[in-house]
Amino acid sequence: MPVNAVESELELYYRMNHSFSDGRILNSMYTAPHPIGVRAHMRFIEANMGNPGLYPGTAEMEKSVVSMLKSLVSAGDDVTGRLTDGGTESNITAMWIARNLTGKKGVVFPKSAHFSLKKAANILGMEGREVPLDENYLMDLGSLEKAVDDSVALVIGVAGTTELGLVDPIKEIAKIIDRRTYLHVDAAFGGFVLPFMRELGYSVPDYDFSLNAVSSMTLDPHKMGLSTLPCGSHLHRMGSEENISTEAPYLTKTKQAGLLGTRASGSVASAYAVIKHLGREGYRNIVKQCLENTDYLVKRVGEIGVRPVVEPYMNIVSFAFENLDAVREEMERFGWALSVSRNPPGLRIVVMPHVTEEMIDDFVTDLKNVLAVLGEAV
Ligand code: 0PR
Repeated sequence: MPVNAVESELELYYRMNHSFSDGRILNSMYTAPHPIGVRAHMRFIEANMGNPGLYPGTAEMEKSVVSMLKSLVSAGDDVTGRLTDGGTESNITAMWIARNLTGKKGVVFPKSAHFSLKKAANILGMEGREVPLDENYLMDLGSLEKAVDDSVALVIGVAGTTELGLVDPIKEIAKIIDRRTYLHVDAAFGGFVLPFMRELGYSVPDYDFSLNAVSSMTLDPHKMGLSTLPCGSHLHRMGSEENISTEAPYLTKTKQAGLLGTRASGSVASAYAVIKHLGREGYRNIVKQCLENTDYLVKRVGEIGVRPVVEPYMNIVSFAFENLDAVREEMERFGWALSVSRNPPGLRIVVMPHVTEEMIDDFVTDLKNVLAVLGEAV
């Protein structure tokens, strides 16, 4: 087919997609990547960090990004890490290292944890133990105590839960574990929010490597870091990665650590460019805007009598409705991209940097109409 015919087809497919510029995406933990990151990604698109010897420039950028990420989570010289293709790969890697180091199969995580942990347990032949939540939707400490025994390799807490954006009591979890197991913190989303909330004066509980018991963290530049996809990271102090390394005799390096072979690398340059450009001040301003918009959303939705299922802590909020599925369905007919939280049930909105006050106003107008049509009590 000639180029223009193929490109016309592409255009048709493109229009089938949602895009951040539609002003309708309210359910994504990803956002329009920063333009400097998009340019960096395109410039470095050929690199393959599965074979880093060919791409020493990208490999150096990766090291530099890792050290910038470390500075976000109070990591010292004992912490090492790598960029990954996202939170799923990082969580798998944490569990993989812990399983191989300890020879144990148990892994304990809260009911609020992302489904990637169950996936990882399945792949690794580990036994996932789900801990119930307390009345504040955080990992219940009494139940944790009962779940941890000699067969457990790793306990996982979440700093920025997928459904509600809440932070598990990592310090208290550490106290209960009392060094009997490794401790991983999934800050895939919160990792680029919490440090800046702290700088903005919010009270943020300890959740990172400042706690000696924290052995490993997931923190994703492709979520609130505004990098292009795919870009996650896994940082840890569980020793060398020898136990997750495989001989790779015909590559430029003779061993390859980690899960993937060929891996996306344009996004390494993207993360580098965006982090360098925005710096702490840039991210702080973005987080401030997202938190202000979250407050605005809660206030506007409150005006029509709808309340969050729990007071939002960061820029994720879930609203309670009697007839949740019908509300979501009707709103989707207006073009809104929404998701639901299941625990507790609610209409879940992630107030990412592309979500503006104007979008929120449009959303509230449509919501009001939908509720009137459904006769939902407000
Ligand atoms: N850990 C947490 C706390 C997460 O929220 C997520 C993803 C992951 C790990 C896994 O990360 P990756 O998806 O990078 O592997 N949470 C989002 C979710 O499941 C992912 C997402 C993003 C989904 C954008 C939809 C979407 O449009 O909701």
